[in-house]
Amino acid sequence: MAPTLNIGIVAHVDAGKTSLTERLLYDTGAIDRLGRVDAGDTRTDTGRIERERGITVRAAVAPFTVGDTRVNLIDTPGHTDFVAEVERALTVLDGAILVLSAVEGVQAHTRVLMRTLREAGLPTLLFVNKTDRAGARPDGVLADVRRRLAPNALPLGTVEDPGTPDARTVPFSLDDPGFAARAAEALAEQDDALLAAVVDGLPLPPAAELAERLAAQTARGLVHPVLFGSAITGADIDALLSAVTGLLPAAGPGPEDGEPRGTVFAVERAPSGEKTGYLRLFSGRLEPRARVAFDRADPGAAPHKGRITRLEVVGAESDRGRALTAGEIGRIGGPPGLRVGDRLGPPLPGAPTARFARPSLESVARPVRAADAPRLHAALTALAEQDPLIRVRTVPGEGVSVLLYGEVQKEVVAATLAGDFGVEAVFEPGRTVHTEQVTGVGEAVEAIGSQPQDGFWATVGLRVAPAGRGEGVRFDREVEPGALPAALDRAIEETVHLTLEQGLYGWPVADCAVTLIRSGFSSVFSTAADFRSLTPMVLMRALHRAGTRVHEPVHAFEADVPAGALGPVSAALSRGGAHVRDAAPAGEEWHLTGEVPARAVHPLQRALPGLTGGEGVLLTRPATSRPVTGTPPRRPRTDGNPLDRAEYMIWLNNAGPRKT
Ligand SMILES: Nc1nc2c(ncn2[C@@H]2O[C@H](COP(=O)(O)OP(=O)(O)OP(=O)(O)O)[C@@H](O)[C@H]2O)c(=O)[nH]1
Ligand SMILES: [Mg+2]
Repeated sequence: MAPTLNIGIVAHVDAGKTSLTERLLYDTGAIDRLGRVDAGDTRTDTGRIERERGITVRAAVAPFTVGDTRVNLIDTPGHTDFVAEVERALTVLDGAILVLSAVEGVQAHTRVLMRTLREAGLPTLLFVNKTDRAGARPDGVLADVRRRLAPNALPLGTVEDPGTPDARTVPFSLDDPGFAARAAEALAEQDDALLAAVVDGLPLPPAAELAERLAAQTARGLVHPVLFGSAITGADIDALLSAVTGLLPAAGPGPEDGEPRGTVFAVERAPSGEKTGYLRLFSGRLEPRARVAFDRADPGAAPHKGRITRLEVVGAESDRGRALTAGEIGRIGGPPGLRVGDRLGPPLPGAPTARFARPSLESVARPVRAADAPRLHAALTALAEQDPLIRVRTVPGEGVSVLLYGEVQKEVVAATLAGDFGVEAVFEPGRTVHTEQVTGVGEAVEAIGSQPQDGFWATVGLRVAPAGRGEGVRFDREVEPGALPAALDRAIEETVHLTLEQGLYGWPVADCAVTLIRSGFSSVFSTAADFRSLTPMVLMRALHRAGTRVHEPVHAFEADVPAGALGPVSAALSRGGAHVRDAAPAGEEWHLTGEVPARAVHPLQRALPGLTGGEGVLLTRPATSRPVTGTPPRRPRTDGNPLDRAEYMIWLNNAGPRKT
């Protein structure tokens, strides 16, 4: 079978990812009409909002073939509000094309993406697009790339007539001694034999061998070839295609034996509600009509089972009824609970995992027409159901609140509600989502027979203790394995995770070690519902004894500012509550690192251009949290109040615990 390459196209907003995807599809004959973003008729921007606004919101897969290589391109969104969509696409890629604009050059978001690609160890080509546009400055952008993005960038050509419709790249050849020397120098850093040759001025290996070493280091993400071109005029797309097939490592055909392992990285929902998932298979085979069990991305959640009823191999749609093999992407349907992040089989060792940064904004959605409240609730629940990055909470007396990354995502959710579900909604200004950290150790037990009249057929004893930062909620058992039937044991574990989404102050408990210290059941009367109902009361009592402290989210930041702007920028950082750890001169700039509260990130981003004459860059990423000073903010609970038995029992009788 032909080797398959799964390649992501990533970049800052408007760099030309979708236009480039369209161009690659057209030039390789996968489509016979070239669509345009500005006309709203490209192959990968298919959502109504995407077509109307010309921005990409969801990752989309587009297959084509070059020579005997099948390529699955994944076009991703560029707006920072959708960076989580990019992160999860990264988990299924063999390589990436990081696109820059020859006019705008290296943007702050380009650097964030480059760092993420490097951490994921993904082979990455750099493509400097828009060489045709007025103001294109490929040489300046290349210098910028070396200085601020990737010192080990190796240009494979030089652009003539930049900034005109005739802009064309003259490719370099490894047969040319000048380019061979530059390539050897770029590769020498990771290659001792080459380093010796370069330093001592010895003869370099022949062109073919240099080309092999270039491909090998590109495949390991150690060096980044740079190409230039234009998605709009189509200039130099052939060189990009040769680099894709010649320098990026193809995935397959991978190991076909053993159980299938794969990840669902996108889910589409038809107006009928039917779901289609995109599954990248890493190893094994997936037969049409196979029975499968998917593991959820959420900790503690039960696997969901189902039968595959639809299976199309992306790029081989005409080959109906064939199995999906390792390295390929399949479009699957059948299991009703299909969600992004679902996993088939255990993860491959060393496979990149998405570290979904939690959204740190929460905003209450209100229906424009009061009568629409139930439909709004149903629509938001449906959205959250297919996408784990959208989280909703029903707050009694307040409405439904949604966790969000930013304002553009808010607009997109509102437009999706109106367009796909026919519900008009407005969002209130967002508030920062806090977390709670456990400060001590607490235990609580409730046993069958020792309870009041309203007792449950369940014995549950839990201990709550602090856990290491970033460990999340851990669940362990001190009771003998097998002491409880598996269904009851799982009911406790799932309920522990659900309950800790709201700690003593109503915020999620970030890190916590929960231990089951006692358990018991009646083989005649006990049901999972008894355990689901009782566990929150025991757990919250233990948590109350342990105590928690409210933390606010903090981002790690890196800032590059011109020397002249150091004073005003430092002052703005400290007003925002930032803590500068290190400040060091780097050329004409200063490089600052430290932490900044999440709430201060957007105001600082807005102020920076004014403070630095447009030269400053502020990179941030969610990193940690720190205790709030003063009165901790509270968030209303949604699950009754398990600390108040009477109130909780009333809630239980009316609404009941959420079932998973
Ligand atoms: N002149 C010129 N314009 C380009 C080129 N590539 C893209 N554009 C234009 O740049 C704008 C953005 O292009 P898109 O392809 O939507 O960019 P994108 O990176 O997919 O944008 P997002 O998905 O929203 O992040 C459109 O108006 C394109 O016509 C190019 O090579 N030359
Ligand atoms: Mg796009």
